[in-house]
Formats: sequence, C-alpha cells, structure tokens
Amino acid sequence: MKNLPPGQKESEVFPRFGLPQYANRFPKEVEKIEIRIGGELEEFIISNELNTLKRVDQTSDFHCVTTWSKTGLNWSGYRFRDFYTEFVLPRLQNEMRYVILKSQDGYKTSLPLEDLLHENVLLADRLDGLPLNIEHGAPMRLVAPDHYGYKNPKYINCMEFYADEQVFKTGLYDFIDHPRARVVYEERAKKGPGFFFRYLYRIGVKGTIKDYEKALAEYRAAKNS
Ligand SMILES: Nc1nc2c(c(=O)[nH]1)N[C@H]1C(S)=C(S)[C@@H](COP(=O)(O)O)O[C@H]1N2
Ligand SMILES: [Mo]
Repeated sequence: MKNLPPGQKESEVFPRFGLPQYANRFPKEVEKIEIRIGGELEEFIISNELNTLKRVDQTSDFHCVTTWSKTGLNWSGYRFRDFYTEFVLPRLQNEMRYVILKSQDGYKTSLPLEDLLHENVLLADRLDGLPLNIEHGAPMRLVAPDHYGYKNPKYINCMEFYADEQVFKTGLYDFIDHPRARVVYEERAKKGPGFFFRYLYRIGVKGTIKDYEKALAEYRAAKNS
C-alpha cells in the first residue's frame, strides 16, 4: 500500500471525472492555448508566450475529493510561479492575494495566490509524454497536487487576480468549495469535518465515471459522424 493522504484510496485508472453537470460539456478550442488574464489589472491574453518559460516535468499524485487517488502521473508544462513572475507581476499596481480560475466548459474555482505559487503547481499541457487529451483538460489545465481535484481546472481559459477574496458563483455545489481544499488537512468541504464527506462523496464515484465515459463516447461519435 502506498502512503496516501487521509481517506484516499488508490485507483488503477485515471478516469475522466467531475461534477455530474459537467459530464456533457467539452472545450471548444483544444488546439490553441489562450488564457485571459484579468481581475484588478489591465486585461491581457497569454498564449504562445508561455513557450518562453522553462518547461518542467513532474510526477505527482492526483486526489479527487470523492476519495479516489491516481498516483504517479507524469505531467509536463510550466510552473504557475514562473508564469506569474514573468507575465503577471510586472503589470500589478498592488499586491494580489486571491485568484479565480475559469474554464472553457464554464467551470470556476478559486485559490489563494500563495497556494498557487507552490513549486509543484503547474500549467500542464502534456500527460505521460503526450499532448493533454480531452479527458484530462486539453489544451491546458492546472495541476495543484496538494489540493483536491476540484482545484485543478481542466481547459483553463481565464485567471483573475484580486487583492481580496471575492464572492462569486463557483462551478461547484456551494457546500463543496472549500477556499483551499488542501489534501493533507482533508479540507473536503466548506464546513464540517472532512472525514464525514468521505462516505458521502464515495457513493457517487462509480456512477459519475460511467456518466462521464458515456458522454465522451457520444461526443466522439458526434464528432466523427
Ligand atoms: N473544467 C473543469 N475542470 C475540472 C472539472 C470539471 O468538471 N471541469 N472537475 C474537477 C474535478 S472534481 C476533478 S476530480 C478533476 C478530474 O480530472 P480528470 O477528469 O482529469 O480526472 O477535474 C477537476 N477540474
Ligand atoms: Mo473531484
């Protein structure tokens, strides 16, 4: 048995996963990376400039809040910290502390900037030596291994930087979205003891995987027809 964080179980597969309402949503643009940077700064778009950052490869584990973990994923991409230092920091007037992350499928979540600046947080465009596929977030996703999967948005297309925490409607059920969602502290939900939610969330895992597989098969069939 590998040493997994509290309440997690090892999964053989790395499933396409998420909240039920996102199963049938897919990114419109999977080839070209285009991320809108906004919030309390003058808006700009980041695209091919990312190539100028140092490419990093990283093997890390992925922990979904519903208790499955996939260990040893080989990501490749750019450090969020490098992206921030190079492109965002020079344009700021005051200090930012809070970031809202948005995706092509309408998914939204947030993290404190401090957490995003950890060395192991990546903007990843490759997995296991191949360009990221639709299942796992093409063309680019955030990889934050110390945070539950729901803080790892796929198909990322917008980041907003703010000095203070913002109130906004997340892509999640409101009770789920913990402001930090750190795996070691079992911050599974906004309120209440994390371990309680192990049992609640676990119930839905198999059905969700099936629904996500079905939606992907239908999407592929429609594309090829
Ligand atoms: N855009 C987007 N990102 C998302 C989700 C989603 O539905 N849409 N689901 C989150 C959840 S809950 C998990 S566990 C992981 C799953 O990533 P995977 O499909 O690559 O396994 O993506 C996260 N990021
Ligand atoms: Mo998740």
